Amino acid sequence: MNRLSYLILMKNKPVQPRLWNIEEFPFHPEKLNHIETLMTVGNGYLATRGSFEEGYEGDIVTTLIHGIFNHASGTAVPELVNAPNWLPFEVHIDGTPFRLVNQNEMSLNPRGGALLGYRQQLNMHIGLLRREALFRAESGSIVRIVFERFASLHDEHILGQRLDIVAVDGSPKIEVTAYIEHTVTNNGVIHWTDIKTGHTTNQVSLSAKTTQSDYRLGMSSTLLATGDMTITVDRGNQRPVMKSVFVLPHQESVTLVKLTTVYTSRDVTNPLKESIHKLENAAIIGYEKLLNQHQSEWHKYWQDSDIQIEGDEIAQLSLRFAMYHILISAPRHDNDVSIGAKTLSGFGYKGHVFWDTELFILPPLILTQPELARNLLMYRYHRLPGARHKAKANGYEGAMYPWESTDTGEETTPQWGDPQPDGSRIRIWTGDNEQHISTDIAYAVLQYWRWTGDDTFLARYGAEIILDTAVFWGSRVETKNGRYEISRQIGPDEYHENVDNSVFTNRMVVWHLEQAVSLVHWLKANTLVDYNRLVESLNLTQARLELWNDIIKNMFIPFDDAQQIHIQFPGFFDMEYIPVSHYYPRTASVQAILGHQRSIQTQVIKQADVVMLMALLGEEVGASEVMVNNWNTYFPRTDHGSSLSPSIHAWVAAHLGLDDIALEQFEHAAEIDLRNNKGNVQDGIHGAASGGLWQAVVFGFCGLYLDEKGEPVVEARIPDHWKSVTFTVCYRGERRQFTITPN
Ligand code: IFM
Repeated sequence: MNRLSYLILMKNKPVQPRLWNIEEFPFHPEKLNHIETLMTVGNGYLATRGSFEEGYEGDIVTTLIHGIFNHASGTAVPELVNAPNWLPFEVHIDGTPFRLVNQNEMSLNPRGGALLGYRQQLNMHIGLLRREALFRAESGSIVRIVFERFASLHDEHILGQRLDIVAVDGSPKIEVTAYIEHTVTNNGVIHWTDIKTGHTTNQVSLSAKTTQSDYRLGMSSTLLATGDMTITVDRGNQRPVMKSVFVLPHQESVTLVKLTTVYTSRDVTNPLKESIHKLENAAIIGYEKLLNQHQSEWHKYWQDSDIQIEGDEIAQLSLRFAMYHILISAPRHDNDVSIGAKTLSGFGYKGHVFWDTELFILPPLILTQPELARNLLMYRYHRLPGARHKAKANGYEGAMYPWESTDTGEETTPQWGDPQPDGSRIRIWTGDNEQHISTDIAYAVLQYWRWTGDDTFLARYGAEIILDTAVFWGSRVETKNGRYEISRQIGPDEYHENVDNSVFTNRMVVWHLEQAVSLVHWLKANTLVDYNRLVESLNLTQARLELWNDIIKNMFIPFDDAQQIHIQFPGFFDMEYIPVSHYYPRTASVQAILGHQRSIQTQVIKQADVVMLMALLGEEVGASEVMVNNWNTYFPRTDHGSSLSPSIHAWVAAHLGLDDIALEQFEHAAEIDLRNNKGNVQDGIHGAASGGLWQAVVFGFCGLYLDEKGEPVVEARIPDHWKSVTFTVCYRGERRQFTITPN
């Protein structure tokens, strides 16, 4: 491989490796699980956390494959399944196992080998994770060991690993072993059964199926070694192990390659056979070429998805990091899966899909990789039967999307939280009452259509989503007090559950129904076949359209005329006011500090709620005076207990000209994963924070929007120290590049 190949020219500017790399230097065992998440590699089919090839105590070794959910017996809900571990690639130097020995261990057992140097680097420009260590064996021999790995973006079924060993001092005997580890679980929950291992002279393989959902998986690996490679069966662990043993002369180096392939029954009927076949081809192509193909593919994605910021290296790196994680989790060739709240990088939220996808992760894809955005929207289209089922089961018409969604499209939000220290459990109401998700999905469909002009998608698929969820709302609203109301809702602020007339929900429903009415006219004018099909299948009678129009006119939107502010929900201001700033500085949410019971009786808000409404609907929400009043009311009450909050505040603050706050909120959002400022990055990347960060820059600081003619324009207000921001968006099939400078 040409190790400097990432120094290619992009947009006529040299790539600055420093601003493309996430580094760990030296080894930080205390941040093991955090860094494992950051260093995830993936290709939109699967992703693998940055756990070490040789393992480390307390690691969370995880590979998640899109769509492979399983509901294990004794568990509350289905979850994305941890796939067999393809990483094991172990080295013994004169009999000493290479592993990262921490300082305490070394003083206890100096003969266990010593770690003399360490650096780990994720090159986001080419999706390559590289780990380098200088290691002294018990014998005194010193070796430099370099591991590289990638999940091919060119062929999503291929995973590549390379191991370079240099004999820096001595001529050690080296023993390299490689295998597939099948005894994997999700935090102890077993999802695989019927596990069969096998081998030929040059490859090992494994097949397994999930215990409940019956997905089958086939995985195969080969070790391409310079010397002889033998395969022996480790009977204790019931797995075939590939081994290469040789003497490495002083100052010489050796390279070994491990290639792995994986298929599931979601892809092909015989995953094992296909994985073996693919592996044979991959071995013929060889590591170098596979890596080159992978890199070329990354270059294409970055051409369209990179934002360049001059004058703020941290902002630059954070944005690339955010986009990298979105790109590795966005399915390329599958429109029947979607991105979970924690992407594919950890067990958090069990791989479930929330509104995070449509309102946070999708916009950067809609504007820079529309074909990937379309895949994600198709996932929702395919899940309409589940949404219809949920509506019916709750006594409504139309389609009511689940708050948490998996492969089936049924509601998969657990009803109860994990046990508290006192053994009690908290009821989780979001699956029952966080109903705005249906409108969030409709919002994303229209955003996609407005930016892409993909009329075919709208007519064939998107319209059905928008209209059948509108049918749901028509049946969901209540007529009370001479107006329409919606009771028992959870808005974005999840601290206040089951409230009547959440202003976010009610106002978004009005917006949704307005769009639905216009869409019916658009269908009639542009595609009569689809119009007739949908009128017939969704029963879009004149009476239904009249009802929608009536709801639009007569929906209750809680508003305080005297103060000219929206009211988050009636009764909100009757609760105790606690300025969140009183709890500064803090490392936990105010909710965690006050406790669940107390905080729900206060005005502390979890995340952007009215402010979210302002971000989504802009000036449609109200005059600029109302926007400012809303901000002044709700910002001091917001805890940012959710990672979804700071980026939206940055976006809205930028529009309101609150430059310092906008920057502070942007920086807060940027640190969520990189600095683990919520302390839970071990559970996975906060996908919504990543997408929100992009939106804070493009929609917030750069002020990009579609004007009344539907043309993209910017009204920018970038931070003072940013010398320029350059980004590209795809508008109706054309690439448009914007460069914003302070003037
Ligand atoms: O969807 C979010 C929600 O808004 C806040 N709690 C976490 C969920 C998943 O990220």
